[in-house]
Amino acid sequence: MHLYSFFNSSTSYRVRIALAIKGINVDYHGVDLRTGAHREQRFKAQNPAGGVPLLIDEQGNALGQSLAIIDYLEALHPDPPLLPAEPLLRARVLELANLIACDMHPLNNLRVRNYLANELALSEVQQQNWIKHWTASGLTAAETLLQRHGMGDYCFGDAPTLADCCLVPQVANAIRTNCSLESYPRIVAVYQHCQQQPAFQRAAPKQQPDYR
Ligand SMILES: N[C@@H](CCC(=O)N[C@@H](CS)C(=O)NCC(=O)O)C(=O)O
Repeated sequence: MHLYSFFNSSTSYRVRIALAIKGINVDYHGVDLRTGAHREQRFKAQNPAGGVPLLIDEQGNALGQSLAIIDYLEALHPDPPLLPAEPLLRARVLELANLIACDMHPLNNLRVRNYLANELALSEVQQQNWIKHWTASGLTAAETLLQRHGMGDYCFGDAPTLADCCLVPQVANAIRTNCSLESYPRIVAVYQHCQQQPAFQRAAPKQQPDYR
């Protein structure tokens, strides 16, 4: 399998965590978002959404969307599972994953930040306020969900799930953009625990071949 990824992309990071937890090896291809490689026609021919990650499987099938990719990996390699079998717990994991993937991440995605800077001509301070506002809004909701329903060292128990695959990269984004984490003790505890785990360490931006 081939993974098209950018070291600092949080959606790629989700997939890298899932791959590492499941022990699946892939050929890694760096796609430099800073140079716009993801907008080139030959990349968009494989992923019309023009973003990373992109997975190409053994049969040559191209698949975009991090959650769809992780779901595919889960179906191909069910052990260890990233989604619990118990229906309500599974729904809790998906609730947090979707909060991050659908409500949080798109608002601070590169194309949105480029639009704010280039089309709307927002100042640096206004752009930073945008990032901080939507990061705080999302993390506050995530913290509340984890305070209510979380348990164990990870988001939902003593084994990592899809929720952790989504949470850790989003926290890394928050740190990278200088957003305060002091109001989110449960999120920080989960993040710090995950940072100690070999699978999460292997998936980290600094460990990727395109890191520089
Ligand atoms: N919903 C997609 C989002 C993919 C995406 O947009 N990834 C970002 C990097 S984290 C990207 O490629 N951004 C490029 C851009 O916005 O121009 C997923 O979960 O895979």
